[in-house]
Amino acid sequence: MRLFLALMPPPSLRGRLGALADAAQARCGGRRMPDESLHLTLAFLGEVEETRAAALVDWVSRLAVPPGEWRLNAWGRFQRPGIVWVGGQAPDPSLVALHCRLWDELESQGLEGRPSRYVPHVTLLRRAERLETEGLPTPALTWRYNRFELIQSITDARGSRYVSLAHSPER
Ligand code: 2AM
Repeated sequence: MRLFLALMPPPSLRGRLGALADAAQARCGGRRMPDESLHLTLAFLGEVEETRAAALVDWVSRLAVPPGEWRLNAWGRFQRPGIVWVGGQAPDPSLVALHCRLWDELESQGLEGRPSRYVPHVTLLRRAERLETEGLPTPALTWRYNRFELIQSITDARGSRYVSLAHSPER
């Protein structure tokens, strides 16, 4: 099972992120992420066996995390695979701390794959050849969160979709 930990946006924010994705695609091309797939990855776990996944469901369901507010105020692009994203001008310290805490616990459970660098971002486009911000609105969104989710990424003939397996207790 291909798994990751993520913040999923509340419905009102999802719509506003989708509007930014539309605006970005009109300027930059590429493949727009569907609204229901928009998220912030906290930790990408990759392929995980089913017994370990069951343990992760249990762990996530009991791990309350501090609530927070993330300000999204910048466009960004990763060279490969042409990701255009929205996020902060600098990595948000609370999200970086949450990412580190989650990876500390994941590693103590024997999982591997902690990245050397974490840049919190919401992918809006994939395979965009460039980021053209002229004419694009400057992002000005606030994401209030009080829980994270364990998400399974399923790829089949219909493409990729995300299914939530568990969420942390709300605070
Ligand atoms: P992305 O948004 O930058 O593409 C599910 O694949 C999620 O995990 C995506 O949001 C993806 O980030 C993220 N992710 C992080 N590292 C990854 C990796 N090595 N391979 C695939 N997805 C990764």
